[in-house]
Order: sequence, then C-alpha cells, then structure tokens
Amino acid sequence: MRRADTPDDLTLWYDSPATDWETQALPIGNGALGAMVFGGVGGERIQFNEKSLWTGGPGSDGYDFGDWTSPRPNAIAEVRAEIDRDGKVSPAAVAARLGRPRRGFGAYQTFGDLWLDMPGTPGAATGYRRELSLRDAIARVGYTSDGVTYSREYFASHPGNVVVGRISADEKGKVSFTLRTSSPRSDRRVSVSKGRLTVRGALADNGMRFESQVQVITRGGTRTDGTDRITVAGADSAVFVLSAGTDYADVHPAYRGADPHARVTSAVDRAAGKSYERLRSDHLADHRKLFDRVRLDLGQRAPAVPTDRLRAAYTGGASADDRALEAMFFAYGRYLLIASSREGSLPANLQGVWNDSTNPPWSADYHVNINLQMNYWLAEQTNLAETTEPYDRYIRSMVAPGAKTAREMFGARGWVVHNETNPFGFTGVHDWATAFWFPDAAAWLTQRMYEHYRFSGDTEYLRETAYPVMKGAAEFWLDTLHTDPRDGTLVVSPSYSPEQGDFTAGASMSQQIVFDLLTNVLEAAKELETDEAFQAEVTAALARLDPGIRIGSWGQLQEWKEDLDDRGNTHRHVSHLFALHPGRRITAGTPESEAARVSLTARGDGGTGWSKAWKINFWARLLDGDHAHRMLGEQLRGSTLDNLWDTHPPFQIDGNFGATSGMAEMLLQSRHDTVHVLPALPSAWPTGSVTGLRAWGDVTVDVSWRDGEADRITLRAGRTGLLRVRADMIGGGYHVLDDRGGTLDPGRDGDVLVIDAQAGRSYTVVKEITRDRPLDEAPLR
Ligand code: FUC
Repeated sequence: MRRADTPDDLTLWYDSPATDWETQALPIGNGALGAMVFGGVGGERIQFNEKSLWTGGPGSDGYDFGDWTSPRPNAIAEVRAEIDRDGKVSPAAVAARLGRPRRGFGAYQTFGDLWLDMPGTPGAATGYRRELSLRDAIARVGYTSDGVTYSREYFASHPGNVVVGRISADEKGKVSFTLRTSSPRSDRRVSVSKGRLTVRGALADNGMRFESQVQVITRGGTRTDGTDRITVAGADSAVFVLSAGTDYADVHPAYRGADPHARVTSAVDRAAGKSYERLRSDHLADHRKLFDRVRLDLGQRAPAVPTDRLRAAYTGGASADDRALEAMFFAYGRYLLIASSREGSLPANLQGVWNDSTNPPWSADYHVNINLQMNYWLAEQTNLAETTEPYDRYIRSMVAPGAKTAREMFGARGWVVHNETNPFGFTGVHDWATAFWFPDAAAWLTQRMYEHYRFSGDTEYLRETAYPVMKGAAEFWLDTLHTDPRDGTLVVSPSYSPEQGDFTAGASMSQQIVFDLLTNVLEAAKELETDEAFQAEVTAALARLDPGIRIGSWGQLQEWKEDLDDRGNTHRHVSHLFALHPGRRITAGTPESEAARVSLTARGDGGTGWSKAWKINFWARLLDGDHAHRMLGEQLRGSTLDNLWDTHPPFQIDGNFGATSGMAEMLLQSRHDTVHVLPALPSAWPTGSVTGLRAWGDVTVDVSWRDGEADRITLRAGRTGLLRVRADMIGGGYHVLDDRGGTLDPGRDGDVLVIDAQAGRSYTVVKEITRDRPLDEAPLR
C-alpha cells in the first residue's frame, strides 16, 4: 500500500486494527449504505447500515406524529398571556401545558455486522496498516503473516448501491475465510444459496421490512454454502458485494413503499456481474467527480506517523504537521458528506449514516434546532451541491405532516416542525422541558434551500423546489406572530432560546430566524414576480417585526428581549448570534458585530464538538482568523476522536461538517453580494492555496496566498452580471486578466473590484510584485 508520506496525502492510517467502533473503525458510505471497517487480522468485522432502517412511526405502538391527540384550543394562547403578564414561564410549566409524552418516535437501527472469520490462529502480523483514502473513498487493510502479504479493500459504490470488498494475497491459494452476519435483532431470517447470503425480516416494532444480500465471488479455491454462512477455502482472491434496503418511503402518512427484495436483488446481481476493477473504477469516477473539485493546500506536510498519533501530537500551532491534520479534517468533512448524503436516500442524520446500535444517542435522529442544518453548512461552499438532494427531499416531505401540526396546534396556515424529527413526519412535540419547543425550526430549515438558489442562481429550482416550502414556513409565522404588549412589535411567543433559560416572548434567535425567513421569501417572491398579496403581507410583518438584535448592559448581544444575559454563562448554544452565522444580518465592523464578539468571548472557547465548530464559523464571520483557528484547535484537541470523527461526546457528525464549513468561511465568504476572498486567514496559514470553493451568484473561486495575502484569485463566472470581489490585495497593485489572455480594467471601490462578468468566462486577479520583494520569490503558480 501507498505510504502516507506525500505532502498532500489525504489518507487516514493506523498501524493496528480497530477494536472500538466509535473511536477507531473507519467509515465508508454511499449515502444510503454505510459501513465501518475494523481491519482485524484473525477476522474482519464490517458493521453496516441502511439509512432508512428505523423503528417507530406508523406501525409502532401509539405513533401520532407528535401531534396533540385531542384539541387544546387555548393552550398556546394561555401560555402567551402568562408570558405577557409575567415576562417568563418556566420550561417545565410550558412542557406540562404544551408537551406530550413521546410515543413511537423510534430510532435509527444498525442493520448488522458482516464477519470474515479467518481459519487457524494467525501468525504474528508484520507491516500492519489500515487506512481510509479520502481521495479514493476506499478503506484498505494490509499485513504480512507467515510470509504471505494479505490485502483487503472496501468501498461503498453510489452508482452500484453496493458495498464491495476484496480479499487478496500475494500468493495463490491463500485466501480462506468464512463469511457470516450477525445482528442484535431476532426478527430476521438468514438463508444461503449459490454463494449468496440473504437476511430478511420485519422489524418487530413497526413491521418495516428489510433485506440484505451479500454475494461472494471467488477466484480459485472453493466456495461452500452453509446454512447461515459461506466458506471460502484456498482461493487466490475473493470479492463480496452487499446491498440492503427496506420498504420505507418518505410519503406521509403511511411511510411504506415497495418491498426491498427486488431492488436489493438487482443491485447485487448487477454488481456481481461486473468485474471488481469495473466496480472500483465506476466508484472512483463517481467519488472523484465530487471530491476533487476542491483542493486545499495549507502548506501542510503529513509526517510518517499514523493519524491517531498525528492527532495526539497536534498542538493547534502553525507547524506543517498541525496543518496536515487541519487539511485532512477539512477534506474529511467533505468526504463524510459525500459518503452519507447522496440522492435517493434520507439526509445525513446525527451520525451521518453510521450507527452500530439499536438505541443510539438521541436516536441518531434529525435534530433541527441546529444539528441537521449544520450538517449541510459546508455543502454549497465546498462545491458539493449535489449532496443536498436528500435534504431538500426530506424537508419537502415534512410539509404535509407539518401542515397538519400547524393547523391542529396553532390554527395556522403553512407548516411547522419542532425540536427534532424522524423519517416518519414527526413534526409535533414531546415533553422534555428544555428541548421540545422550537417551532422556529421549519423557518431555519428553509434557509439552506434559499441559499442553494443564491449559490447556483437556479431560478427554476427557486420556483419549483425552494419557494413553495419557504412560503409555507412564512405563512405559519404570518399567522402565529404575536403583538408584544410591551412595544407593539411582532414577536414569537412562546419563544425559547435553545436549550436554556425560561420561555419568554421574542427571544433573539426566534426573531432573527423569522426575520431571515421573511427577508428571504420576500426576495424570492420578487425574483419570481409572484404572489403580490403575499409580498404585501410579508412586507407589513417585516415592518413590525421585533428585530431580535439588541445590545445589552455589558456590551453584549442580548439573548433575550429583556437584558437577562449572565456574563458567566458558557452554554454550548450561542443562539442569539444566528444573525451573524448562519444568518447574514449582522456584518463585521458594525456595533452589532462588536456586541456579538463580546457575547462570544464571554461564552468562551469550550463547548461540545458541534458548539466549537459553530464558533469557528462565528469567528470567521467576525473576520477574526486567529480566533477561528483557535477554535479549530480546540475542536481537534478536545472534541475529535482517533478516526477523526467529531465527538459531542459521544460521536456526533455535525461537528465534522460544521468545522469544514468554518474553515471554508475563513477562506471565502459571499453572503453580502460580494465575494470576499480570504476574509479570515489565520497567521497559522501564511502560505497556501485553495481551488473550487463556491460563492453566491454561481461563482467558483481559486485563490493562492503568500505572507498572509492573496497573490492570485481566479473567479469562474457561471452567470453574466456584475461580480464584486473583495480582497486585501485589491487595495494595492494588481492586474486583471481574462481567460483569453486579455487585460481588463474593472472598476474599483476601495478593496472591492467590480467585474462585468460573462457566463462561462474566468477572471484572474494577480497581485503585482512590488520592488521590495525579490523576483525569485514571486509565486510560480
Ligand atoms: C441539540 C444539542 C445537544 C445535542 C443534540 C443532539 O439539542 O443541544 O447538545 O447535540 O442536539
């Protein structure tokens, strides 16, 4: 196997087998299927998942979508009135009135494990290595035992919808193993025929049908079917292909579709009919098409030490080794999103697609008071827009149940969802007092869809996909906003700043989210030239909406409408800074951004994994690259496992995605109609380059920098129109070239260039070398 010693190597590698699923095993996935590779010597364990295998929902005892089972006509109004009167109500009191016990919510399930038991007692293994190549999306295991070198390779093919493995040796006839499966469930049946092992059953909890098939193909040697296992003896090499599915469908209210048998059979048949090389090259082409779009060079140098030791030795400083881990972590976020979110399946959940349990933390569900949103922050910026198809599909599938919840609980139009949800349209509530009420979620969830439009400029997408969902989320708030008797503004009430304090009216986050939605939907309606009456309604509401941005007594941004903030509060949620990130209302250099800085400083640099990741994004939006980098360091040192998974603790994938987003925000921002290049470059990354980042307005950006300043920026315009570019270098000497070799002289406003861009053309801004820098130091890129 290749050693990880090339400067830009993006391979996680280890010199001993994994013994722990959460911290050591290595993930592969194709969106729908996920697998965790252990790489044992005497035997291999591959734990696997199919994203839709969930308990709960229809068929499960007492499932009712979280909706109230009988009308509570005045319940919300009463809580509101109490808040109007007393200023606040305790979470427990609100949960007692508005909550209800959670029934049939369910949990994401492990599908099971695939085992390869090697015969005999393995001799001492030498040269052991297991690795995960992010560039290839292939996990490998290799070692030498009794003079024979064994190699295994595993990948999850999106085009084939199969997990593929190959076991080989450098001597003929040396591949022997018994393949079997196990699962924590008894509701399954195993059968074997002609080298194919089939597991089939129905979840006892909800009757969901599931099936997996694995076909073993050998070269040389023998293959013998057992009753529940397949034995390979004396082969030169062996390949297995595995697929799995369920009869889940994302259609309200039954959430069931076709039996998985035909789909799984045809995926395995098709894959088994192809050569291993062909399966592998199809997989590589599919993965690289996405992965290779972005390359980040931070001046890293991966030392020849395993990734767990690289992480343990990480200091958060500015060494080439530290930067190697950071560049890997950036790439890993992109890798994990490609592996856990592809079209045709559910979006990445709290653990992406990987779960080894029947009772995972938080059900490995879709928490929507930040977590699901965070999973997708990186998608557009790091050029993986295709991975958002499952997200959009999922949000759209919530509209029907969410409309019922809006109608029945709030008597409102539109749709709503609360704190967390499952694949079965759980849009109502439960009764965990500090984390059950968050009707703001639907509005927040639509933000990403609007941003897809802003990144792509795809008006058709806006009209057909995003706008109807945004409009529904907005209608809910137009009907639900409450006139605050304190000042006549429109506020969310009851409102709850996740996941702390009392219920009040108009908590900052609620107001900022509703502002964000109403602003976005108004822009969208204008762009689409549609719904004039609705536009008028939104405009009127915006005029009266409490902005949710207030500077408090100690210079902080207030978390609540009243100045209640405690300087000593280090809670992981920093909800009141939504308007800074992922919102866009607070911009750097304003009094509000200074207040945000005061709040963020008081909150401190601690927190759970995702909280640190969010803070990278905040500091980047405050244009403080060094503090953003410090947070990245905090995350890598304190909230990252040996397999580089983020830990809350426990493992929770949002922090991986949020960190990659934060690093992208350090390199490029574009939420204010200006492409801001290197807005928050830390001093730890003095020299480097990045290619393929995306900006609003369908622009793809490459930039190289030196001594902390860009020296070359290339912008590829997907659309015709004015392109505003901001970079420090524009304040000095530069020239602009187009892709036909012509020199341009675009208008300039301070450090902003205004390029009259044509679709399909690219523009390069080159820093002029000043005399104080010798020519031989000029970058040759
Ligand atoms: C949110 C967070 C928790 C956890 C959970 C899955 O509710 O407050 O920290 O991440 O989601």
